[in-house]
Amino acid sequence: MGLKVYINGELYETEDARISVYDHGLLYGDGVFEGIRVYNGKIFRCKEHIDRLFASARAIALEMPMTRDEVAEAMRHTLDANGLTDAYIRLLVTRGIGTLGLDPYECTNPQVIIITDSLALYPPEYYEKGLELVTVPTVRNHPNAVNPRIKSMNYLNNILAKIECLQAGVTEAVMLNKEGYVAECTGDNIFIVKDGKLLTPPAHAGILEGITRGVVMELAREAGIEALEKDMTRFDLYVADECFLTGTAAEIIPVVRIDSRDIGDGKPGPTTLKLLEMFRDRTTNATG
Ligand code: PXG
Repeated sequence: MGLKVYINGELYETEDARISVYDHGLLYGDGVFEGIRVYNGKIFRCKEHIDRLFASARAIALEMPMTRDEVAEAMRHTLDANGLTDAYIRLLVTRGIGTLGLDPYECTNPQVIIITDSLALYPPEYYEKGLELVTVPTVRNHPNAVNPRIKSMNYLNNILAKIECLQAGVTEAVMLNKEGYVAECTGDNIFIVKDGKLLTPPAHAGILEGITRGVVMELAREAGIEALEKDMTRFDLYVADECFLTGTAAEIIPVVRIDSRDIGDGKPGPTTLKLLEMFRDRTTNATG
C-alpha cells in the first residue's frame, strides 16, 4: 500500500494526489513550503516550522486558508494515516488555480499539500569523513528581490548553484551574497568554529533562518560555547578551525574542505562532533 498525501482536507493515494496545471505553484513557483522531521512520533520544532510557514505566506501576501492549529492537526492526521513515526514532512501551500497571467488575485483557492515520507538520509560517510564545498558564481538572492528569509517554492537560484558545484565535482556549494559575504549553502546553513567561538552569517547576509541553525545556537550556548552571528568572507572560511552545515534533512554535517583548502586538520572537528552528539540526543529524547 502506497503512502497517502493530504490535499486541502482530504487524503489521496499518491498516484491520485494531483494539482492543476493552472496552479500558480507550477506556473510561477508561486507558493511557500516547509521541510520538517518527525522523530519518535513527535514533529520536531513544530511551532517554529508553522510560524515560519505563516511568515513566508504573509511575506508573499498569500492568505493561509487554515489556522496554525489546523495545520499541525493535518500533519498529525497524515502521519497517523501512513503509520509513520520517523519521517520527513513536506508541507506546501501553493497560490492555487489562476489564469495563465501572473495576477495572484485571480487565484482564490490556495492548495495545502502535506507529503509524508521516509527520509532519504545522507550517506554515513558524509558524517564520518566530512563534506567538501566549493564557492559558486551564482549569488544568493538579494534580500530586496525574493528575500531568502521567505521559504518560497521558487528554488531556481539555489538549483543553479547546485548545478555549478556538481559540475565542479563537489556535492555542496557555498553561496555568497551580492557584497561577497558568505550567505549559506543550497539547502543548508553554514557555521564555522574559530578560536573556540561558533560563528554563522546573520539574517541580513541573505539566508533562510534555519530551524536547525536556531537549535544549534541554543545547544552551543548550553554547552558554554559563545555563538555569534557575524558577516564572513571566504577568507574566514579558509582559516576556520572547523566548519559544518545545518538543515532539517542533514542535521549537522561536518565540512572538511572548501575551494580545495583543508579546513583545520581536514577532519571533522571536536566542537562539530560534540554539537552533533547533543543534537542527536535532543532528537532521540524528543524533548523538542
Ligand atoms: N537554507 C536553505 C536555503 C534551505 O532551503 C536551510 C537553510 C535549513 O533550514 P532548516 O529549517 O531545515 O534548518 C534550508 C532547508 C534538502 C532540502 O533536500 C532542504 C531545504 C529545502 C528543500 C530541500 O536538503 N531547506
